[in-house]
Amino acid sequence: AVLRRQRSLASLREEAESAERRADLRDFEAALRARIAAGNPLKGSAVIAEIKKASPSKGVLRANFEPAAIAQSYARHGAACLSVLTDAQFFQGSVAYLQQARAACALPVLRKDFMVDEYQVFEARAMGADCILLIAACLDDAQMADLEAVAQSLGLAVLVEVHDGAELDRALRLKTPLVGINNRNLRSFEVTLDTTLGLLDRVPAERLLVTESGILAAADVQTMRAANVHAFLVGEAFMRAPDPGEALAA
Ligand code: IGP
Repeated sequence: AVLRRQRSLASLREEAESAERRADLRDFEAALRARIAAGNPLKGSAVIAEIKKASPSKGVLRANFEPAAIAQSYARHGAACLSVLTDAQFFQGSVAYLQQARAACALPVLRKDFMVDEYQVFEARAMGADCILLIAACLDDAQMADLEAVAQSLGLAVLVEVHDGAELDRALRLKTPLVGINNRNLRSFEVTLDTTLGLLDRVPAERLLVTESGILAAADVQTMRAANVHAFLVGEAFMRAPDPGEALAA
């Protein structure tokens, strides 16, 4: 992805570190944990509800794309957190969508993008994000550790995403408790929940495992819950529903 530097690093950094921004943080991890702790056997799942207009494998997912209305619907129907795509190139996302969604509700927000440079981490906090994504497949160990350190210095939560055992081992060297297992292979786009089921025993109990992608039906949620997985990142299934929040509650 092309990194567009619209502002100087110094000015972004100043805004990201400002007292105003600091006071505006929403605790992403706490929101997930609260939802799981409050859970009864059926509804005690923490859902990170995603707002994405399009994807590289499926094209445009939703014609009537209104981030603020979608965010409100998600919040009303019990989402723990939001994820908003800001990548323009592959997902037709934008910074404006994240800001509109966050302003429309009280939920913590993940900036979903391909983070490769600390510039983007300062940018994430300056735009209001509460959490960033680090994709192990896109980063080496030093980059992951550096980006995590910058994020945590700003109060941002970090969700580290893995797809196989080698990436998981690398992710577990980070400090963040939030570990996402992506059921979608980013190269072939193939999706199977076996990715999560095959790796979950290797995730220590004190980490918070988030299963990502390909959760399409209630049966998928049941499968994960039976395996003791209680946090979900869901996009497409909600984006295709007439009312995304109602799909979440279903
Ligand atoms: C959501 P789905 O299959 O419910 O739409 O998946 C989310 O996991 C997916 O959008 C995603 C993603 C990513 C997108 C996971 N990791 C990395 C872009 C970059």
